[in-house]
Amino acid sequence: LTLENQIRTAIQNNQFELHYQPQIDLKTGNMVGAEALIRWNHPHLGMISPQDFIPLVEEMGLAVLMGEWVIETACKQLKSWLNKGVEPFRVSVNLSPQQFIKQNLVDTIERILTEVDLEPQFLEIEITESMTMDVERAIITLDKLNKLGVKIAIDDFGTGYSSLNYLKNFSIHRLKIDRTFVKDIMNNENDAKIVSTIISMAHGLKLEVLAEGVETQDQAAYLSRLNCNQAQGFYYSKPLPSVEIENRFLTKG
Ligand code: G
Ligand code: G
Ligand code: NA
Ligand code: MN
Repeated sequence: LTLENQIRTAIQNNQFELHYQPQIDLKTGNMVGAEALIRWNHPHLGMISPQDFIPLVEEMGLAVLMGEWVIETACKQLKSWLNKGVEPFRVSVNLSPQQFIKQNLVDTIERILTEVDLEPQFLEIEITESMTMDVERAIITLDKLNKLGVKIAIDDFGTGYSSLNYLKNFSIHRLKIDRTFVKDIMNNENDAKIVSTIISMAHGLKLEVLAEGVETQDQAAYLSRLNCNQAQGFYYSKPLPSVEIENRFLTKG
């Protein structure tokens, strides 16, 4: 079997699965979101990390196919959780560049939301700064997504090559501060300054901020003092299979 066929087979045979990493509100401690992260449960090779197969998926032009599976699966999972009467939270999915530039992205998302019967504000799309290089086009797509009612987050914020110019033109809701800035906030003054400045700037622009890669209670407390809205990282939980999310994080509302 060629790798391309293996990936097609994997989609058909449910070899892909989504793990979910909780996103915690720093003021209340509640889980307010969960980022869906894909895993490939390969019949012979075991669990394969997305870093090892997403580049191949993109090269083979299968990112749109896989991406649709991700959005649909994440929406269905959230819908089933919400149906159990848990405290509502949103689900975030990562988009590939190929998905973001595809003409019918917004229609696809709208169709999935309708099929699953999920309200749009429960879905968040994560894009990276590098996907917004074609500014004109990104503005149009993000405006459409915004009108549809889904939330939009800029992932790995601070690591891209984009200018800050787009922040005033783009319909976005949240900046996710990349974990490389968060890692040393307790002992590196420059990192602490960068993080506090991103938070102030985001709030000035009426955006929410989420800190990625939070690994210690000190970091969480410090970010909370800076009025960072949410945090995500190993301090709270690594990405978990849906059953474990249910057991550890979901309480009846
Ligand atoms: O744990 P982690 O190994 O889950 O993720 C590694 C990288 O793979 C991250 O950069 C993450 O954004 C990316 N990734 C994880 N799941 C998906 C997905 O469903 N789609 C896309 N495009 N990227 C993903
Ligand atoms: O690019 P993206 O932000 O989507 O990447 C998510 C990746 O970050 C996943 O591989 C996930 O396993 C990893 N990750 C999540 N939380 C932490 C953390 O607290 N520390 C570190 N080092 N990695 C994390
Ligand atoms: Na992400
Ligand atoms: Mn990230």
